[in-house]
Amino acid sequence: MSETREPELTHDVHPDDKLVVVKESPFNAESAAPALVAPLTPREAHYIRCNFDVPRIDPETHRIRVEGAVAGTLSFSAADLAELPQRSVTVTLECAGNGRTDMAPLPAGEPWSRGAVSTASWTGVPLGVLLDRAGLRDDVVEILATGADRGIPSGADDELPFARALPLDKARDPNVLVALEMNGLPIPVEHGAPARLIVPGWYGMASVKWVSRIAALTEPFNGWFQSKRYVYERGSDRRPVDVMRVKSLLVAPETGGTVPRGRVTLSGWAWSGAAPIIGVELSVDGGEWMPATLDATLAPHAWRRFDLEVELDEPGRHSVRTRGRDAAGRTQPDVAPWNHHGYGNNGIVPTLFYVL
Ligand SMILES: Nc1nc2c(c(=O)[nH]1)N[C@H]1C(S)=C(S)[C@@H](COP(=O)(O)O)O[C@H]1N2
Ligand SMILES: [Mo]
Repeated sequence: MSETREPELTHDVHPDDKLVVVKESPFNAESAAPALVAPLTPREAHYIRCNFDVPRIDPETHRIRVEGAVAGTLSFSAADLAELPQRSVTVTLECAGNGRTDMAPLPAGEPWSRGAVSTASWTGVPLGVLLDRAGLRDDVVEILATGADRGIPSGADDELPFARALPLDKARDPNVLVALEMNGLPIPVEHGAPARLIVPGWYGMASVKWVSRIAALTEPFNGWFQSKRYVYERGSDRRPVDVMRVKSLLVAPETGGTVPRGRVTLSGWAWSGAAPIIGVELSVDGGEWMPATLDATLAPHAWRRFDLEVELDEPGRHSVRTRGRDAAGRTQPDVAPWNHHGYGNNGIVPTLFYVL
């Protein structure tokens, strides 16, 4: 891989109303509340989660290798991938650490508030197409994706790349993509240009950015981001983080915002990695749960819009709680189980705003 070209980092010019910076280096930012009102998050407002600095990749010479327990090793440029059959999937991606700052006691890790979730349309080649071309051996159990970024994670001794494995059946899901485009345009560098994995329904860590190697494994992968991070760890209990838990987010009125008294429409999004959202309920100022109206589903792996009109005549601070429910019968708990790294917080949280 050549390392000649400087990445064109665009985060310097992200206006404040699109991204809220959580860490400058490596760059981590959540979507600003106003950017989450739209069904598709604009490319420049989609949250960004980087464990290491953005790698320097020349998109012309970058290769994506498919190797390991395969009949024949393959190597593709991004241009080669663009020649293969393309598919577009609209996906809500949430960082497993989203909502960590609502957990008590506060776990270690990036202090994400509630905006490490966004929705985009991704276009690329189904991963299964590449696996079929390479020809998987019968004893393959997982598919490992490795990014071109590397570094020494806090707590580790040695430099290592970002790498995550998927069970074979998930890797073969036709909606799992090696994506080249985001919202119809080339993927921005921070989001994994020229090619990244998109794993609908799973927390973001599975969607490996800047993918450079796809390897068929005959033994489960045990690397840093599979066994030391992105695991629900509590005492001696350790379970890998995978499917997104059912969750909801009020986006209007905005947290801390103001609205005139009278009729107020409470709106937001609900999503779940396991199954479609079939219900959202809201509770205003600790009152009884009321069912919201749901919009038509955007896409199977995208968030679903909810609205509820209420009468708010009392000036002052008001609090709204939202609770989603999916077709698998899952709903949000009052408090999500605490875990050492603060992942998967889908507990019911109040959103506060002011009536004038
Ligand atoms: N190569 C690489 N891929 C990665 C990461 C990373 O640090 N390096 N972070 C993961 C995590 S934790 C998340 S939540 C998503 C975020 O994708 P985004 O920055 O495009 O929103 O990328 C995932 N893919
Ligand atoms: Mo993440």
